[in-house]
Amino acid sequence: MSNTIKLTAAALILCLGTAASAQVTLGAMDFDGKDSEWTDRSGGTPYTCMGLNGTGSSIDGDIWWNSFPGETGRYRIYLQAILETDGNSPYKIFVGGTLVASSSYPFYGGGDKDCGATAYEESDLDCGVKEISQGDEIRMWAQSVYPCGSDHGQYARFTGIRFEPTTDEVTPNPGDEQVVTGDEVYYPDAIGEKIVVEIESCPIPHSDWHLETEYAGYSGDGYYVWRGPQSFGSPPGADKQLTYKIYICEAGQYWFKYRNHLIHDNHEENNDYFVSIDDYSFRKTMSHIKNQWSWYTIFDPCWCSGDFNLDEGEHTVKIQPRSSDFCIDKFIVYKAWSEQGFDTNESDPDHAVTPTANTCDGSVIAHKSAAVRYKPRARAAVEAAYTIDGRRLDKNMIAGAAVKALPAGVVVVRYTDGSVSRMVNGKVVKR
Ligand SMILES: [Ca+2]
Ligand SMILES: [Ca+2]
Repeated sequence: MSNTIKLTAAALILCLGTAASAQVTLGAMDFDGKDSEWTDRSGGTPYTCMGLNGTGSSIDGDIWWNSFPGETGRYRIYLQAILETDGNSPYKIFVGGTLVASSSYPFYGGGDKDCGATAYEESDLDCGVKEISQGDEIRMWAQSVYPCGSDHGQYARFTGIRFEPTTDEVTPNPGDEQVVTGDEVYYPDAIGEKIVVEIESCPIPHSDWHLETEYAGYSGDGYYVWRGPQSFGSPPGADKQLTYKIYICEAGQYWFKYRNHLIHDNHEENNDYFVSIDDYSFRKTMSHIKNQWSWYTIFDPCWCSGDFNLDEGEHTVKIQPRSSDFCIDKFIVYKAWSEQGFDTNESDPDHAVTPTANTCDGSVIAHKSAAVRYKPRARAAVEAAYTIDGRRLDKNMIAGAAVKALPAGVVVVRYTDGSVSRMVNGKVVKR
């Protein structure tokens, strides 16, 4: 009997997880293996550190320690990063092959980019709490960046990774958290190279995201604004994430822009969110055009339109808060250098929202259910609704701003202000 009790108690302790008893530091110079991109970058700094080679253009690689030497238990992981003024390298940490942290180095002193200064500061980047087993492989990936031109950049220097015993709650791994996603998958338009999605097609995942309509000129039902706290250091979590499913028909490099409205007097404030596609690191994604709707969108640190290499298939677009009060109406993902792309501060091409329930050859997949749901626009009354074969629908099927059931297939809704919504299986494809 007493044996049973002992066993039960031991099992209970194992289940609850225990803090390990001793801190462990894996020194950057004590790695077991690395890609050739990593090198001793202590020179010119007050630190003994590894970093990526200076090549004048962005490179990335892995560096790893084969076997975690500490006892099995719960630790908070700190990347001992060297911050600089001229770049904010993306990094990822893996424990036993599982991605446990993904973010970017902040700038030196918690400020913004300063291309004219040279300064170094060691800073502990909190990579969250994990259960780590003795013998687990610890791996780091990072990327060098050159936002100030090819002659100087940031090389993800670090002095080590520190593991401090803790009893804090384990942090969810990136991608493990509860995510609210729009249930539709958006396909490219008929030409196959761009996908346009209304921001408000993702259900609001957190009470600090708001659907608003104050600034005229938006499309769809309005735009989203983050009214919560600013989160400059890193994305604040998947529970605050706007998430969209898109389908790429032609593999290649894709760019991202969101149609945005920046209302702060200073064009460098309240002007950005974090954006990622799939497993790409979240990057600060900003506008500099004030007091009007524009597609002006710049990714930091590349100062580009986002360089996402996407295979054919389904992909996930993710937006998380960074600054507050920045309005976003819809986004476009389009083939880099495609003719229908645009790379200037153009005013506002009418990029109609692309279809869902489509295929790469443009044919429409009929929904299995006989009815689909549609929420009529709130700001104009419905005048009439038709199916594509001209059959007029009972206006009561659609009048009022509540969600209504409509027949599957193509439906056209005409409003009293003269505007028209065309829908495929309940999703607006053009207004
Ligand atoms: Ca530098
Ligand atoms: Ca919108």
